[in-house]
Amino acid sequence: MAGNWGVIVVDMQGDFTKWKQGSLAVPGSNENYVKTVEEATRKLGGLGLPAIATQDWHPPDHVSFATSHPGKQPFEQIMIDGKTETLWPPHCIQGTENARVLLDNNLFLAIVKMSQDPTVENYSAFQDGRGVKTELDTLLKRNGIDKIIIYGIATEYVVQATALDLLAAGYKPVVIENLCRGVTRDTTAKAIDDMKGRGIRIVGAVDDIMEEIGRGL
Ligand code: VGL
Ligand code: ZN
Repeated sequence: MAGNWGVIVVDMQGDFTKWKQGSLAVPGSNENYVKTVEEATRKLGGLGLPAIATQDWHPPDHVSFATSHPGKQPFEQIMIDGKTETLWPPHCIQGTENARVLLDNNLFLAIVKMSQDPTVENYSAFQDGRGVKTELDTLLKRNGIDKIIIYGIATEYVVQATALDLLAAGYKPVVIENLCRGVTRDTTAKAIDDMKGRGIRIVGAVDDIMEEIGRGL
């Protein structure tokens, strides 16, 4: 039986945007970008595609924050659990204004929170760095979704990690490149190549897959 299309909108939160002068604002994240993402999500919803948002939702003392490591600066690398990790400025702290999802929340069936364990570095909305799953898999299965349009922030972190986990779990993720924004140009380009190399489909714009969606393919 052919499954259904669904949409995952990644971490469209104030702290990642220039629009809201976020602490980890990525290039190209002005108000116009956010509104473009909102309109695309509304349009896909109008075609009957259910959408799920993800929300980076850190406790204030999260291990990925530079402030949790005395003497360290944002964007320095350190070893956490045997892995080299980048330290970030504090961002998306639970219950702060800039942790809000900026799109109309009524567009979403659910908003899946991530990064809640203070001790675990995490970029996937599917599971955390220790393999503890969020409710994303259950929500997709409950709605019979197996083909997933995915876009948002940041291309080379949560978009990439989530798309790879979805692929590994048997879903078919399609990344919409012009609705994604990355932290840097080089790492974003590398992430796109890397995803392609692993068999994830990347399309330039939502319009590129409209026909397939319309025909239920
Ligand atoms: C993200 C860096 C730190 C993301 C989250 O949403 O891609 N990036 N936390
Ligand atoms: Zn984060």
